[in-house]
Amino acid sequence: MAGVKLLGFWASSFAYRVIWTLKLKGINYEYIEEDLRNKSQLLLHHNPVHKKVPVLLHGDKAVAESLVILEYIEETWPENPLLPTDAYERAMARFWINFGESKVGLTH
Ligand SMILES: N[C@@H](CCC(=O)N[C@@H](CS)C(=O)NCC(=O)O)C(=O)O
Ligand SMILES: *[C@@H]1O[C@H](CO)[C@@H](O)[C@H](O)[C@H]1NC(C)=O
Repeated sequence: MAGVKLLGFWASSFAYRVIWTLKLKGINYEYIEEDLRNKSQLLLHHNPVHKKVPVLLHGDKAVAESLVILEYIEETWPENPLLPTDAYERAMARFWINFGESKVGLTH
C-alpha cells in the first residue's frame, strides 16, 4: 500500500475530521504539522489553489478539501464504511454532514 501522509494543523477542525476518519478506518499514516504562518513547499505545491490544510498525500497523489478527502478515503478503503448501506440513510447522513459544514463554516 502506498504511504499515506496528512498535512494538518493542531487547531484545525478540518484536519481533525480526516484524522478521525483515518483512525476509524485503521489506516496507518504519517502526520505532518504545518506552520500556517510559514507554509511548507509541500503544502503550497500540493494545494496551490487554497493553500490550506488538510491535504492528504497518498503515494504521489494529493487530495485537498476535507470532505473531498473523506470521500477519497471511503472509496479507496471501503472497509469499515463511514456511511450506512441504505440509500435513504446515506441521504440523511449527508444532510447532517452538510448542516455541520455550514455551522463549522461560521467559526473556522
Ligand atoms: N474547506 C476547507 C477548509 C480548510 C481550512 O479552512 N483550513 C485552515 C485551517 S482550519 C487553513 O489551512 N488556513 C490557512 C489559510 O487560510 O491561510 C476544508 O474543508 O478542508
Ligand atoms: C519558515 O520555514 C522554513 C522551512 O521550514 C524555515 O527554514 C524558516 O526558518 C521558517 N521561518 C520562520 C520565520 O519561521
